[in-house]
This record gives sequence, C-alpha cells and structure tokens, in this order.
Amino acid sequence: MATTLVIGNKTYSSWSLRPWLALKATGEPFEEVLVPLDQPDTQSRIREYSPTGKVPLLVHGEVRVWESLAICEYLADRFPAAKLWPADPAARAHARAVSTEMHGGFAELRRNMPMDLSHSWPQRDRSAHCQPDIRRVTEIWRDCRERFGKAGAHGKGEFLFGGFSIADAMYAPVTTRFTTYGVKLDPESMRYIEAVAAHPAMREWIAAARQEPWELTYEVFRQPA
Ligand SMILES: N[C@@H](CCC(=O)N[C@@H](CS)C(=O)NCC(=O)O)C(=O)O
Repeated sequence: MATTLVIGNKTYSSWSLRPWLALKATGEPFEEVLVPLDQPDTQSRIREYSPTGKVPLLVHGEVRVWESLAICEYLADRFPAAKLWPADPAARAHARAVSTEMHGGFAELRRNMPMDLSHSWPQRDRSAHCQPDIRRVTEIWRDCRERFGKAGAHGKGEFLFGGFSIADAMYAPVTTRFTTYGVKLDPESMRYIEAVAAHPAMREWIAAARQEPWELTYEVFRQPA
C-alpha cells in the first residue's frame, strides 16, 4: 500500500519527527513530502494534504491521519510486528500516559526551547523559564527507566521501556533541545539523551536536517533572555 508522510523541515519540525521515527521503526517503505515551514506557500502546500493546515500527516492507501500521536497509534495498529507499544498492559498504559502528557503538555518548554537540530545555542539557554516542565520531563524519564526500562519490560535497551517505543518517539525532540541549548541534567537523563541520539533513525533525520538550506529565527529569541 502506498505510504506517504507529509512533514515540515527536519531541523525545526518536532511534531514531524515523532511519527517519522515510528514509521521508520515499522520498516515500511514510504515517501516523504517535505513542506518547508514559514514560507509564503507553506499553508497552501500543507492544506493540499491536511485539513488542519499542520504537519505531520500520514497517507496510507485511502486513509489519512493527522496529529502526531494519532499517526503513531495508527502505525501501532497497522504494523503490530513492529511492537511500537510495550506488550504488557501496565507498561503499555504507562507508555501511553507519558506520550499523551507530552502531546498535550510542556508548552513552556516547547516555547522557550524550540527544536533546532542544525545549530548549537548554549547562549540561548532559556531553561530557567521552564523549570517545572524540565523537572517533570526528567522525572518521567527516570521513572520509566527505573520501573520498566532497566527491567527490559519492552525488550532490552536504553530507551524508556527498554526497546524503542512510541514513548521514545514522542520525547525524542525534547532530548535534542537539551543538547542544542547546552542544558545539563541528572546522569540518568543525560544517558537517555545519548541513547536517543545514537538511534540510527534519529541520526539519519539529524544528518538530513543539517543539509537543509532554510534558517528560521523563533520569536522567543527576539525577547530578552
Ligand atoms: N498537535 C499537532 C501539532 C502540529 C504542528 O503544530 N505542526 C507545525 C510544525 S511542527 C505546523 O504544521 N505548523 C504550520 C505552519 O507553521 O504553517 C500534532 O501533534 O501533529
């Protein structure tokens, strides 16, 4: 079945990265349609595919799915062999809860530390503006690792539940933000950031991001630090 993922710039589109990682994990071949953000024709191009005017959007045969987490859920349904969620109901419920928490929350962290995979900006560290979000994100990571990951609830590995799952896809863009802005965290969180950075699909996405010609400056960086 023809599969297409419509995404934004790889450097900046954190929501696009999430389902892209999940789709990669299925092993299903797919076409990528990349619509550069913040261009005069961005909206008209996205709206050729998406009713919301936002990316990502998945086209799978006749089916269209938008919203990053809904796309990940659809992929988990259609490609069960990929084991995108942990099999154990308790671990799966926890993975869904932390994924939903990411999808609906952490607005201050997302606003103050936007994803930028092509630069290193320690001088733009605005982590002081989003400490409650950072505390909660790192608490989630440590807790998942301690309760599920280290015990191999979802197979052996360095990810939140052991092996790679949708929960890791949802938090992957967050891990990069701490690297981009040079924020130091507790050792367990730093180990998790390294594990995500070493994931082959993540490396592929970042390598492609660094080839992109577009430069965006987020509004938040025009404000005083
Ligand atoms: N809740 C949506 C958020 C999608 C979103 O905000 N996408 C941004 C890019 S990361 C977008 O399409 N913006 C449209 C634009 O900038 O014109 C999801 O989870 O997919």
